[in-house]
Amino acid sequence: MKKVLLISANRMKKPYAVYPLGLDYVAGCLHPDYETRILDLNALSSPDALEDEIRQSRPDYIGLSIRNIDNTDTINRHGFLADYADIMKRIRQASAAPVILGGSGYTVFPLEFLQALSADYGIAGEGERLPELLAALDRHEDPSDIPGVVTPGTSELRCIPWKGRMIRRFDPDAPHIGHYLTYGGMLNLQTKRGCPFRCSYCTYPYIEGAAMRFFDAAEIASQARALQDAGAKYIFVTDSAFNASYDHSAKVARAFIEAGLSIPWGGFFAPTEPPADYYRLLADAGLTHVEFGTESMCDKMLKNLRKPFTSDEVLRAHGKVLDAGLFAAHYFLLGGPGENSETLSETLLGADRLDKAVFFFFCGIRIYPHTSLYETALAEGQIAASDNLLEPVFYRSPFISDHEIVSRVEAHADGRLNWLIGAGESKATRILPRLYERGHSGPLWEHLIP
Ligand code: B12
Ligand code: SF4
Repeated sequence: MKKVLLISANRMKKPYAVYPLGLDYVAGCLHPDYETRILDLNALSSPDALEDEIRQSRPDYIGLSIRNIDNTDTINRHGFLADYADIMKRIRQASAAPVILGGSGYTVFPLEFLQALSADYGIAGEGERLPELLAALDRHEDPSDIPGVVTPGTSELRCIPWKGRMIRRFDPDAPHIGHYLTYGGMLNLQTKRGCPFRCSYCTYPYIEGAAMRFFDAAEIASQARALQDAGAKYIFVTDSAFNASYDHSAKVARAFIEAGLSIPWGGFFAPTEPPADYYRLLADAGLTHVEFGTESMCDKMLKNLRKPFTSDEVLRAHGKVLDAGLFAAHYFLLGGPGENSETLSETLLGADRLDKAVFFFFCGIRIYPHTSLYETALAEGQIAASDNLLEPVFYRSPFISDHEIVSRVEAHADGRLNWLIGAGESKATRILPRLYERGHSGPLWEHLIP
């Protein structure tokens, strides 16, 4: 039986280390035709250990999962390409096996990454295509016609959302699980793939597809129980927007109750108008943290960003979350098309009306291909079609500078601890490890709520 080694290249620890969920799905689709092992660099003692692990595994194929490209922060920028190049160098030193790239970050820049890392193949989009690619390689056939497959000769890519089975292979005894259980106790799961909304700057509908594909609620609940039984203290639901389908997410919540899930969980939500008692049901099912992708409290900006809600809906959704006894965080993306001094004031004053919450302000919006913001930036001459956006480029509103945005947010925040600029990386870096060491779990931003 041929051996596949799946390596998770992500070593970012901010705001906390993230369990490599995607590789559980890749391992799930390969089983039982290949002997598959996951190697998570977060759980390795040092980068040098990678070469030893590869030599011992003697894989026939190596899959390298690329989740993050950069920290998407305009203020303290950090890109990971150099780290990945180092990992590739180590892989090549230890093995002659073909290296196949994949992952959410990879999917956004498949040709650029393949070239930058001199990898053999890539799969843009869902890794469930890997068995097809490996079968073609086993037969020494050209795999270029498989949707999503990238080779050094690929110039145009055909990426079609996966319609077949999606099976997660979660092994509670896998060596990397211990790392996440020790630091924060957080594991994760997915209840569906795809986002039907079309926010102007967002890559998620491209990465996961625009059509929602739902996992069976009972299956998700038994997966959640398996994470709990393995020792998880908290579950992050990684869906692009958990409530994009109120019907399915309510089914999942009921299934969690039926399965007797007793650990808390959280996820991303869109602040759209929920059905009556929706958040109460979710609270009964263990939901504790709601992370809203709000982006602005100015209706003009919400429209420009193509958000599927208005500022009134944000206020109502927020109220319902608080009524249900849940913690709320709102993410804001400032400096998009049309942002000016007045729209910024509306957002800052609007945020003041969101009682008992944490705010994460991102100033400047990363421009990604396959988004309408990309087209806007192109039309405005902020980027050229030939630009390689693997190196981050941020959209700049012509009407307000980054500096003004940041200083206005800082002045308005006036030292309030629940107003964080960026992902709160520096604060999180200082506080979170200590709290995790003391046995706290979950995202922990609720401690900043006044
Ligand atoms: C949930 C999420 C979070 C949560 C994670 C919580 C948790 N405990 O899991 C939180 C909020 C913490 C978070 C934080 C960050 N995130 Co985030 N996050 C996501 C999100 C929405 C889902 C990721 C996920 O789990 N998907 C579900 C799994 C099943 O899918 P998957 O990993 O993509 O795997 C599939 C395929 O990619 C593929 N695949 C994966 N690996 C491999 C390997 C091979 C060989 C193959 C063939 C295929 C393959 O097959 C899998 C199955 O189909 C994505 C956007 C998205 N929709 O993808 C952004 C995303 C991954 N995040 C991103 C970023 C930037 C970050 C942060 C750096 C932001 C910040 N500054 O704080 C941090 C980094 C955190 C860290 N330590 O790594 C970017 C990464 C791209 C980039 N610009 O760098 C994304 C893509 C969003 C975006 N802006 O486009 N994130
Ligand atoms: S920002 Fe959220 S709701 Fe909008 S397209 Fe992206 S994932 Fe969907």
